[in-house]
Amino acid sequence: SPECSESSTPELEKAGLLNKTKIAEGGRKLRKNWNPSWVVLVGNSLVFFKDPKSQSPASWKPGNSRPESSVDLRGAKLHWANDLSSKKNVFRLRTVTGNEFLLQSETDSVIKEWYGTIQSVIHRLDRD
Ligand code: I3S
Repeated sequence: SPECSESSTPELEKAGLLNKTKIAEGGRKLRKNWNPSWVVLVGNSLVFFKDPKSQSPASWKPGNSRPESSVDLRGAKLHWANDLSSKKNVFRLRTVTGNEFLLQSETDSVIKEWYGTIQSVIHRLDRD
């Protein structure tokens, strides 16, 4: 039931490494700064962690991996955005609060899966 799913632990949908840059904060344009990011889709949120490869072994201990930031997908918009970058396989995610991110992978299948999974979560939340 909806009551049940709301009170249970959020479901881990997907996790993996993508290239990420934030391009707007509250509707205000930001300068691009691409970095690898460990991206986790859990419940209604997309959560960003530092690239695990750039972390010390200590940072792997449970509880030590503090997210860099997280995005509420309710009301968010997702669009392919190859016009916004010279890189291939880029999509743009815009939140209701006007934060915008570009996410990218060199691997076509990887970025397509992320696009589809995030879009399905956004659509599910639209129906709630
Ligand atoms: O859309 P832009 O401004 O051409 O994006 C590029 C620049 O942000 C560049 O940084 P600087 O102008 O600060 O040197 C980045 O290094 C590039 O990666 C950005 O372009 P791409 O096409 O990679 O998204």
